[in-house]
Amino acid sequence: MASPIEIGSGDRLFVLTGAGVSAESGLPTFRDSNGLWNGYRVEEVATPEAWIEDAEKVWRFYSMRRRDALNCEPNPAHYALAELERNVGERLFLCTQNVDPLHERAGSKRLFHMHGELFRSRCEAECGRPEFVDDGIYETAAAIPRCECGARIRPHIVWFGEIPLEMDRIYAELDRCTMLAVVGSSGTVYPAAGFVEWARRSGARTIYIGPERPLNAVMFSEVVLGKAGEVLPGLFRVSKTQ
Ligand code: BV8
Ligand code: ZN
Repeated sequence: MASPIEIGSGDRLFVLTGAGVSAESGLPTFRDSNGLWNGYRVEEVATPEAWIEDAEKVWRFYSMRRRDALNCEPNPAHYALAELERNVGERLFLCTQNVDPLHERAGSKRLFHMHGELFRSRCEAECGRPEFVDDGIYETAAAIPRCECGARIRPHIVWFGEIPLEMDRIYAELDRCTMLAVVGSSGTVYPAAGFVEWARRSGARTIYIGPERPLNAVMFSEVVLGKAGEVLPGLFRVSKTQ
């Protein structure tokens, strides 16, 4: 059992989660499916080029992901992070690379999806229409919805080669955190994989939690090896002196 991590009244926590936090809920990770997701190569389908070339294939991929996400439940790791938020409130910033809604379903509120969200869509032409909640399943070109402006509706997802959302806010939170915990991320994809270096530079304590050492393991002051659903419950001990 990992020794508990004390959270003092002056601590500000930045938690970054990756696909590993949803693994015990039954959602495949990118690595474990070695980039193959039910036959799709993620780098080939999660890109603006794929969208231009074959929007129908992209929507089939995300429709499958929507189905997968509807058929699974949050696991103890998601619940532990929602509990942590109840204990430390606005001193926690939970940033996820995941597009699934499991953190929300476990009760997390102070949550940000830096790579977008599976159940939101937007206009491909950025005509000004804001992104919107959408749980549609679109598996043919004819089924792809149109915006009032005539352009096609696309997933509100950050693809490879696109800029993650609200990076300024993320870097501001990294600057002021005293502790960065990364849960279930292989450290393959940037800029998320570089957050640990950013946090170290501002003097934060950096902890990795997952069953295997990530590619950027050397950047962490501590590595807690284990499954998130087993390690996270009880890992953080919030000091009562507020
Ligand atoms: C950007 C949404 C500039 C999509 C995602 C060449 C050409 C073009 C770009 C690049 C290039 N070379 C590098 C780049 C940059 C590129 C990149 O990093 N590519 C990689 C492949 C090298 N990055 C980008 O394009 C990003 N944009 O760089 O813009 C910029 C930068 C900064 C500032 C301004 C501008 C955009 C990247 C976003 C892509 N979209 N998601 C979708 O979901 O369909 S990324 C997607 O893959 C995920 O969101 C996540 O970020 C990433 C997968 O990583 P992980 O979450 O870590 O998952 P993984 O499977 O890898 O690891 C799982 C881990 O869990 C493992 O370590 C495992 O041990 C662990 N685990 C398993 N079980 C458990 C567990 N842990 C705990 N408990 C368990 N039970
Ligand atoms: Zn439009």
